[in-house]
Amino acid sequence: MFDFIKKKIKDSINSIQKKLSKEEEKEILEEENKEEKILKQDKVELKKDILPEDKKEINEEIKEIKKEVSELKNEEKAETKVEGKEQKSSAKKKSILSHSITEEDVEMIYSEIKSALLENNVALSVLEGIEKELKARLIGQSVSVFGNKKYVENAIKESIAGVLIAYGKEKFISDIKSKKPFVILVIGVNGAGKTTTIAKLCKFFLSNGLKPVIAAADTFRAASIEQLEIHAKRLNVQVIKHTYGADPAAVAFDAIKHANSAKEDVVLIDTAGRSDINKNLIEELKKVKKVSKPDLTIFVGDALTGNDVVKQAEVFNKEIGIDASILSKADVDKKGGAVLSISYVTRKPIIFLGTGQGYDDLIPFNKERTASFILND
Ligand SMILES: Nc1nc2c(ncn2[C@@H]2O[C@H](COP(=O)(O)OP(=O)(O)OP(=O)(O)O)[C@@H](O)[C@H]2O)c(=O)[nH]1
Ligand SMILES: [Mg+2]
Repeated sequence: MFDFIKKKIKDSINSIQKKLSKEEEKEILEEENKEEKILKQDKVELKKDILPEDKKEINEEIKEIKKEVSELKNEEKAETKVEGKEQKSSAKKKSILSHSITEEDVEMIYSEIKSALLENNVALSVLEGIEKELKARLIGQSVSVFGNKKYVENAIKESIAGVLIAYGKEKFISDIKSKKPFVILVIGVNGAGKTTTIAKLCKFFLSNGLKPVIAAADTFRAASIEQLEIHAKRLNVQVIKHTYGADPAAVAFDAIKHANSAKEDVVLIDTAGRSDINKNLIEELKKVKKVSKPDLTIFVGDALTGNDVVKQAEVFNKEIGIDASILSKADVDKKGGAVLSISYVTRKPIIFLGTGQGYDDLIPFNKERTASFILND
């Protein structure tokens, strides 16, 4: 994941580094010119007022001062080159070798990474969020000539993490354990990966000592029940089913009843999708939700579909209400735009990313790790 975005961001950071360094060099040059001017002026004044016998001594003193200034600058350059030292912000550091980042600088930084993010399907509102985060982190910060690459890189990393919301694996497990049976409704368009994700979740629950049961509430698509039963048999999990064409809400209701009497820990309700989000699907899902009263409604979306999946999530959230998302097919998604956008747009966390077709291919979503992964080699 993020194959394209990683290279683009790296190029952008190099370009930002060059631009900021140029800016800083310009400032240093200006500062040096100013100093030269003052010294020259002093010399002229001296020539005018000072007795010839004192001149030599004063000239020596000026030479000495110049030497000291130059030594101080060299010392500072050497210091800032050593990684980590830039954090020791002494008064010396705040001198001419550091540049105070302006709003214009941040706009330049943002415009460099904006195209990288846009090309990789990151939603516009998320870009605005990242810009805001960058401004809050960078404006007014003093950055040394030699340390600015790492500093800017970190600010971009934190700004990306700042627009992501993660559910957290530990919270997810403790939420599930807080109620018995914990009912999870899984929704999404057809082919998004709902059924496969339910099978993966069953494996996850079993390995965390929780017993799941599945409600085969997709009574719409041909072979959906058999597909679910194949997974369930492999995982040794029970499926509660009716016939094709039966009321999905009734299947969900029966599964919860079963889980109650069999003391199962989690009920996972598999639902049907449609090629587009039509009125029938929405009505069907609304009814399932009303009857099953889920503790958690999870939207499963195909990460590969970029902006489309983000729009679907918005519609499902508005019509049915979602509590969190799982994005499947992150293993084949080279862009990562949906992963970066969905939680900011829906304001709901991502729990897992699906990273393959195996039962273990489900990784808990972590915002810091995701942002670091984009910025690091
Ligand atoms: N590479 C990869 N493929 C996945 C992943 N998750 C699901 N798939 C594949 O995507 C296809 C569709 O998955 P399903 O689980 O049947 O999707 P669904 O949402 O239940 O589809 P409908 O029941 O038709 O609505 C299958 O071939 C899965 O193996 C994933 O994380 N990575
Ligand atoms: Mg399915």
